[in-house]
Amino acid sequence: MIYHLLYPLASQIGAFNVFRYITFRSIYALLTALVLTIVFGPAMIRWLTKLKCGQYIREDGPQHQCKQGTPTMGGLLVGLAVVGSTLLWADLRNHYIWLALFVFTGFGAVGFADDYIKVVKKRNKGLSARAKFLAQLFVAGAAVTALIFEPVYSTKLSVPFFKYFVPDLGWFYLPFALVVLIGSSNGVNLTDGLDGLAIGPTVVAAATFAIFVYAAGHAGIADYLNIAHLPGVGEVTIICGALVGAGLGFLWYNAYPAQVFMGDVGSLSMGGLLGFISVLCKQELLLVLVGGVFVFETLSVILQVGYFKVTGGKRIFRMAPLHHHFEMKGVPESKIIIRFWILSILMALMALSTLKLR
Ligand code: 57M
Repeated sequence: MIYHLLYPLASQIGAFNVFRYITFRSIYALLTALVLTIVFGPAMIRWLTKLKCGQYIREDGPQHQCKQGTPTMGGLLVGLAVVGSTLLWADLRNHYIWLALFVFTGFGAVGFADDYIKVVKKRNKGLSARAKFLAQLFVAGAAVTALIFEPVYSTKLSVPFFKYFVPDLGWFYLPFALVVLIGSSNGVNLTDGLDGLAIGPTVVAAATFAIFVYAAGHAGIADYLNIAHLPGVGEVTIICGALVGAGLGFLWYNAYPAQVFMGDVGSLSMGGLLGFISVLCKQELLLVLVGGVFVFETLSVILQVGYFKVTGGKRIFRMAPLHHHFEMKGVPESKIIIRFWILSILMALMALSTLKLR
């Protein structure tokens, strides 16, 4: 809104010319989302507590009984802050903004349905894995198909470190992109098992993809870095800024010891959005590095379940996902969290360095 209201006045009030800059609007989208989540956090926690959205703690696994009753579905506040701040600061004529918001809210709706059944209706199972997957497939499929039909969008795959190896996947790009979006969404979901463990790397990934998507939308920078250029995609930097701000604001209350959990409404929406942004800026494979923590956590589950089935009951880890393994080894929760954050920052910097190593 602000962009459309104030930038047209730049001819009369020169200072308003600043609203044309994506960098300026992204910073203020971050600050707006940060303030919204910090200011409305307590009210959201009170509301969720009043609705008895307390987390059920499973008996098996690491001792989390002290967390019993912590309100969950705090991802609703993150969602409102991201959408509100984006609508305030983005150029709403840009269709990539609407595609990204569609993915964010679509995956969020799937997570909300799961949370609502589990937490409000007190049915422990929530949405069936099949229903959850099909709903995610629909949202991701609609968004990626819309993208592929864009004349300017390329189904070529950028491969880190290989400047001239850019295979065109053609229509195979659709299933590939679906794996990216759904894998990213569920990777964040699996990681969300300790206070602040998922939101920290999510903020790091959003900040990293803000740089990638800004560069992809800027013809001069894209040419200099020899990365794919997609005119107009730079506007999505504003959503990245909003996600960084909302994530930091949520962390204010989700930091150990957490006053609120994000719920599937938060983990699925933020993970799906990160996956879609990596597809938008043609850095799909780099998501493996930028979201390395999510990848490690997911791989630990795949290896654990696979090994369990093959060996008839043996385990590689004491408990999967990986964060529970360290918990079961006696590493304090806050130490696991901070170390995972450090690893996510390290991997994000390595991903950014590949822009020059090609
Ligand atoms: C998502 N949810 C947390 C909270 C959060 C296949 C198997 C690997 C599935 C996996 C699973 O259930 N994943 C679901 C992880 C849960 O957090 C809630 O879920 C939302 C995210 N979707 O927002 O509402 C618990 O995590 C803790 N938590 C915090 N702080 C936070 O900020 O402490 C969450 C957020 C919360 C709270 O205790 O209740 C979760 O862990 O379930 N299953 C598991 O992760 C289980 N692992 C397991 O069964 N491993 C097996 C096999 C299947 C691989 C094995 O290793 O042999 C663990 N989780 C639980 N108990 N709860 C271990 C057992």
